[in-house]
Amino acid sequence: MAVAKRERRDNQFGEWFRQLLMDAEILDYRYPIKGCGVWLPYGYKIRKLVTQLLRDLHDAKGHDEVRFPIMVTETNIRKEASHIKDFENEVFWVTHGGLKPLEIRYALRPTSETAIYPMLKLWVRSHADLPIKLYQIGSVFRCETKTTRPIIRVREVTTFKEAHTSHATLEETEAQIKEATHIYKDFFDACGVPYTISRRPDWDKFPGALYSISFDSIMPDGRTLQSGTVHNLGQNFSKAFDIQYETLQGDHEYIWQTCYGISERGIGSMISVHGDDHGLVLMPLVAPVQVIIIPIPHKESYESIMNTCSKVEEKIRSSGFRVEIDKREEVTPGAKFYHWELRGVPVRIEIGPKDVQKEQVILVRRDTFKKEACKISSLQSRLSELMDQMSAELREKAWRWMKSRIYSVGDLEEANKLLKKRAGIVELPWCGEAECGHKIEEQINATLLGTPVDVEEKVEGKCIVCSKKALSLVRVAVAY
Ligand code: 5CA
Ligand code: ZN
Repeated sequence: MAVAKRERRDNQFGEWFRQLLMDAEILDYRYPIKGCGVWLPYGYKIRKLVTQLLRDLHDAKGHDEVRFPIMVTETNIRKEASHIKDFENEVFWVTHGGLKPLEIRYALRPTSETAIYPMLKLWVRSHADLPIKLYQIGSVFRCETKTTRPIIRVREVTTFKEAHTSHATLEETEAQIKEATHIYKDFFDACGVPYTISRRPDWDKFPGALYSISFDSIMPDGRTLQSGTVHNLGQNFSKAFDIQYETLQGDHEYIWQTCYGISERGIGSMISVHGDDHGLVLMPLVAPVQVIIIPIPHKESYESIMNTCSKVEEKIRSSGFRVEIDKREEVTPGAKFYHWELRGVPVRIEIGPKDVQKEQVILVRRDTFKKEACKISSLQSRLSELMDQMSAELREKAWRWMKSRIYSVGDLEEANKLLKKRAGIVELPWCGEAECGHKIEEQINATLLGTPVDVEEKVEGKCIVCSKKALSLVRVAVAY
C-alpha cells in the first residue's frame, strides 16, 4: 500500500509546487509575460469552487458583489498620497490609445480603492445609505519587484477577491474588521489551511490604512505566506476622495472605511499544506471530482463491471457528490490510480469482478491511502462519513503541524538559529517601539509578521532588544 510521503514536498518545496501545478493540470506558467499564468481546465474548476465559497461567505454577511473597471485614471490613483507612494513602482500604465498618447494616463488597478471610491462619493448621501458592503473578484496588476512565483506571487493576480465597506463611525469599522476576520477564518477553515492572525507593524501596514491585520500560514519549507489581509482605512481615503454623508443631526461627516483581500495565493496555501509526493490532496469541498470510479476490468465480466460502475455512479451522484467514471479503455487501472492521485481526488472507488459478485466496492482515501470494502447499499452514507472525516483530519493534521512550528523564544541568538534553519515562526517579547522592531528584523534577517490578535496572551517579560517592559509578543519569520 502506498503511503503519503512528503519528502520532496518538504525538501524541494518550490520545485515540487511548480511541477505539481503543471502535472496536475492546474496552471501553465510558461506564458510569455513574467508573473502571468494560464489556469487550465482542472485548475479552473478548483478556482471556481474556491471563488464560490468566497461568494457564499460574503453574501451570507450582507455583502453585494459588483464589478468595477480595470483601469483607473492617473488623477484618481494619485489622490491618496501614501497609497500611491507605496504602489508607484508596481503600477502598470496604459499610456496610448492606438497611436496617440493619452492625455491622462490610465493605471491598471493594483487594487481598487482608487477605482471604487470616486463612485462612492456619488452614491453616498446620508447616514441612511450606510453601511455599504461591496466586493468583487477579478484581476489586479502589480509589477512585483520580489521574486515572482506561480499563483503565490504573480503580476496579474487573477483571483483577487477584495471587499470594501463604508460606515458612519469608527466603531462600526472595528465591528466590520471582526466580521471580516471571521469570514476569513471560515474560509481558511473550510479549506483546511491553518493560519496565524497578526497585526502588522506600523511600517508594514497597507498604504493608506490605519492598521492592517494579516493571515499568515507556514509553508512546508518553513517560510510564511501572507494569504489574506484585513485593513481599517479610517477616514484616510474618504478625506482624499471627499466622501461625506449627512448625519442624523444634519452635519456632514467623512465616511469610515475598511477593505480586505484574498487571492489565488489562498489556493496556493491549500495546495502546499495538504499535498504530498504523490501530488494534490484536495479538501472534498473544493475538489472538482470528489469520487472517481475505476473499473478493474476482467474479460468475462467486463459488461457486468461496467454496469455496476454506472449504477454506483448514479447512486453517488444522486446524493450530491461530484463523481466520474474513468472509462478509458487503453489505460491500465494502475495508470488511472496515478492520474487521479496526482489530481487529489478525495476518494477512489475500485470495482472488480469479485466486488460485483459481493455487491460491494473498494474505497480508497487519497490522504491516507486506507482501503476498505463497502456494500453498495450503504455507499452513500459511508461516503458522507469519509468526506467529513477526511476534511476534519486534514484540517487537524495541518494545524498540529503548524503549531509545532511556532516557537516561543527568549533571546535573539536562539531566534536567529531557528529561523536560519527555517523552523517556522518565532514569538519574542517586544516593547512595541519601531526602533527595536527594525533591530530584530536586521539582526535575524527576517520579517516581523506583527503582534498576535488570535491569542490573548499576557506578556510578562522584557523587550528582547532594549530590555524595557514588553507590551506584547511579536511574531517573526522568513516570509515569502
Ligand atoms: N486593498 C487591500 C485589501 S483588498 C489590498 O490590496 N491588500 S493586499 O495588498 O494585502 O492584498 C490582499 C491579498 O492579496 C494579500 O494578503 C495577498 O494574500 C494577496 N496578494 C497580494 N499580492 C499578490 C500577488 N502579487 N500575487 C498573489 N497574491 C497576492
Ligand atoms: Zn524594545
